[in-house]
Amino acid sequence: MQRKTLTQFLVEQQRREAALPGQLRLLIEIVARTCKAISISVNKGALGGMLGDMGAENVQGEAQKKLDVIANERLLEANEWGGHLAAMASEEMETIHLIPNRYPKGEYLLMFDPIDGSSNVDVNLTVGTIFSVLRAPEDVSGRAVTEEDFLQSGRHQVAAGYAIYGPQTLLVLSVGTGVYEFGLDRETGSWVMTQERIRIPEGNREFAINMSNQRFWAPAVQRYVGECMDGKDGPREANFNMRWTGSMVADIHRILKRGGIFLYPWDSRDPKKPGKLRLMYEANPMGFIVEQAGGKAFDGPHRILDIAPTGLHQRVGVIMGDRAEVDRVIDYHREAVDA
Ligand code: AHM
Ligand code: MG
Repeated sequence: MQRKTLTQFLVEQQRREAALPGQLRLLIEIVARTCKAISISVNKGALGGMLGDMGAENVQGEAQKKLDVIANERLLEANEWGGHLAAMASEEMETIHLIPNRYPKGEYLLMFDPIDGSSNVDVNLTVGTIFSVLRAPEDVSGRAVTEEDFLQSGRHQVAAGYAIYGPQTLLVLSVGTGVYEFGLDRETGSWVMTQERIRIPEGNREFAINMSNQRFWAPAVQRYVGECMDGKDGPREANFNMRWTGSMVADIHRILKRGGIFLYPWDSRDPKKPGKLRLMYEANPMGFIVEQAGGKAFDGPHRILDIAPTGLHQRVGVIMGDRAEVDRVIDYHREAVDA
């Protein structure tokens, strides 16, 4: 394949397919550039003083890692001045971040999980950055942006993507015209396209779930995973493989490339938390990517991108990947309700 940079791709999208607005193109370029800087910090590890905890908790009550804070700051600073954003929100901040008055404001709302899978950082395993872009409501130019402006369902996303900091640093992106992957060429400093129009390979017998939560799952998920575990002798008449990296970005990336299904389903551990993963920073952007790659993303009975959000930090059950496998889990949920 001829080497095509992210900038070339975005210019093409701007001119042709998606008629990508200039502000959105700038936004994506800035997020992508910031992910390069985050990648460098992730790579430095202990040598750059990047490992360990901050000694504080985020709004979710989770211990913040130094890299969570560094990556969050980088994304905020980089996106403040360009005139493309109305406001930002992050998994690491309690409330929304307004654009300072000294800068012009733009049309878009940016949400991110600065370091996804951050418990992997200290043990040198894969982490990522997830982002989601919505259009701000039209009347926002004449007033202050509020949290409610962000509470749009995921089908309204105009772009979403993630950077994955693994053996290679990659950027996976969709502006609603399929899913594209770019590799970071460290010699030239450019994002170079490595795969276009990614489709999730169908029929891979591989599931990703944290088995240690099994006793808390709903009957439909118990049934689905139980049948996978029964292998060739069970109703699926096939042996399944299991993978769990502790980083959603890494697990979903594997599914985009190799197929299979990812589940962090609703569980009964804590009635206040209907799941672990966050709708706005994780489930919606990853659901957008998975659907754009031909897969499906449900919370159990409902399509994730149709959920009307009620809070910035809302959590949901997540079941996404190979559409036939997700359909099966949806059917099991419906059958469990009918029974
Ligand atoms: P984080 O954004 O605080 O890192 O949490 C999200 C991560 C996901 O990347 C991953 O799928 C999940 O948490 C792993 O959770 P667990 O440790 O319960 O298996
Ligand atoms: Mg996360």
